[in-house]
Amino acid sequence: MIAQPERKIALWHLGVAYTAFLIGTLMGVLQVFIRNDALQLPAWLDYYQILTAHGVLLALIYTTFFIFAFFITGMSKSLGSFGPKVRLFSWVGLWVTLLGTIMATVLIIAGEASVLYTFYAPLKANGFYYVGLALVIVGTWISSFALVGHYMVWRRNHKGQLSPLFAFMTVTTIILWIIACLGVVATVLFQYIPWAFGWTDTINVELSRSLFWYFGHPLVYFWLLPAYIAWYTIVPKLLGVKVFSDSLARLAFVLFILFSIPVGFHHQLTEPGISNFWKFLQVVLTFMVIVPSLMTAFSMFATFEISGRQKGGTGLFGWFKKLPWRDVRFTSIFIAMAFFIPGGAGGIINASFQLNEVVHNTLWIVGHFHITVGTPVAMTFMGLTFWLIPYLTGRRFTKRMQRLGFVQIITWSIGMLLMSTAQHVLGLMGAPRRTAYSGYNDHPSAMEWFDGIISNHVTMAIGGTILFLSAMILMYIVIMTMFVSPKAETPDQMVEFPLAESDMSNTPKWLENWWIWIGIAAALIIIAYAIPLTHMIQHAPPGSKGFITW
Ligand code: HEM
Ligand SMILES: [Cu+2]
Repeated sequence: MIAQPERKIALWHLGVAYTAFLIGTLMGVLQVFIRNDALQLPAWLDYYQILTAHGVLLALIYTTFFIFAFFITGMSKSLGSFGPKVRLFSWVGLWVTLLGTIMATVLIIAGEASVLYTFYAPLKANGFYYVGLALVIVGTWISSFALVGHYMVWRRNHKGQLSPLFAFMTVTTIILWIIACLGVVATVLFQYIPWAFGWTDTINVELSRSLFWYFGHPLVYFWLLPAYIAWYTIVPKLLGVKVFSDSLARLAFVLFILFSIPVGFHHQLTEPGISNFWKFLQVVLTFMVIVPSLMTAFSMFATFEISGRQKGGTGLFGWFKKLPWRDVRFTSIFIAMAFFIPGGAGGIINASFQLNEVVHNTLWIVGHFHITVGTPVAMTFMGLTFWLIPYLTGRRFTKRMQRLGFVQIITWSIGMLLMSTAQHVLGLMGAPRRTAYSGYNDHPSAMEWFDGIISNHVTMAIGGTILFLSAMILMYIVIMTMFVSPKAETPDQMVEFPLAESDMSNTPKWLENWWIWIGIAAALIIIAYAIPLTHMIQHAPPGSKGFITW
């Protein structure tokens, strides 16, 4: 059991994460019904207000707070208790991030910031909204430095040793996050804030979007890597085996630092002002990420097979039946992984220079990120929640909760399957994303979209409703395990932190020489971005004044 102060810090993070989840999913179900013309908002509430809240609270806030809860617990578990400074900075990080979150949320609710979670210029929000976002980032940096400080103390006390796999992966994720944030910090501080407060009249839109996506793509890896940490370090323990290969796991992680940053242009393939050469280069770099992704898939299946065979599974697929399906901590993550197979394949389609033309800004994209961040990442976090909260509170995870956990993950899967398939299909037919209901004056082509069995209004409504019910079941489990469930008294009632053993005897030491990876990452970033960004600045267009469309 980790020390009480760290438990408290982690629980606070989880409390904020699930508050954001509650509001965010409520917005989600409203969106489904508004898009279907089954619900009309009162005059003081606008579709874009809700959509902004949904994107920000789920994709940015739920994920970030959950990730830090997981990191803080795991770092304390694998490297030992935090010192007083690390604790202090973890608290400061939490409060700064929370302050930024509250500022941003209040402004969204006040109708001052309906700019969606990508806050594209020239849409202009209240200046304090951007200040709020900046505080969120600064807060995460403070928390990150606290964890890195803890890691550095450990390294100093264990000269010449490789750090435990969990710590290594946490530090990798933090390095990725800090490098990624440089882009969004630059655009928020030097472009949006002066413009939103009226100190400058215009904004260089293309530059702001490019700096945003310099951050926006690695952002998705900031969500995904913590899920991968669970896949690599928790899942083997649930299966009763060791990590399949320690060095493979570490190599895959550092490759993510290299290939997830210099690729943001794949979100801007339809935009003018960037020449095809740079778009193409970044598309090629994007595809490199398939390498560590397949390494991860390979490790996972190897882990499953080894465990299944140890338990007596025979034949080509006999091991499959021997997996611990009755353990909701495992089954949740297995389903999360299964969703990532079509999710990842869809990502390859999105990033392809030509195919992107077909899917860009359609509902396909919405379908895509609900089966990447919305399920593989979110459901892995759900699977972690089932043991993380009871572990931190010292309460039991009762049989009843375990059963409810199954209901929750199965309903989430069904709801997501319905909703995201409908969105993929509608998108291919041409339905745009980010719109409230629009029948295009009942134009026959638009009406046809909704004729299919999968793509009709009813399927979407059922999918969205099931998802929301599932989210509420999760909230119930969260509240019970946080405040109500009986305290664990005997050892077999105690919930453990299931951290797998990893054999480091063959792992090369240079894998933990961070300067190599930071150096290569910097070189790739310069190659991919220096010239096109310089062009955008040197040949800047007149710039745009701000627009408030709501
Ligand atoms: C109750 C569950 C959920 C429902 C019913 C739901 C529904 C929706 C719908 C209908 C949209 C599309 C709106 C549009 O383009 O007009 C949307 C967008 C989005 N959703 Fe969800 N969603 C759910 C859960 C999640 C989760 C768990 C995440 C991430 C962790 C997420 C992230 C997003 C993001 C980032 C957008 C895009 C926002 C934008 O375009 O600015 N959603 N959601
Ligand atoms: Cu991307």
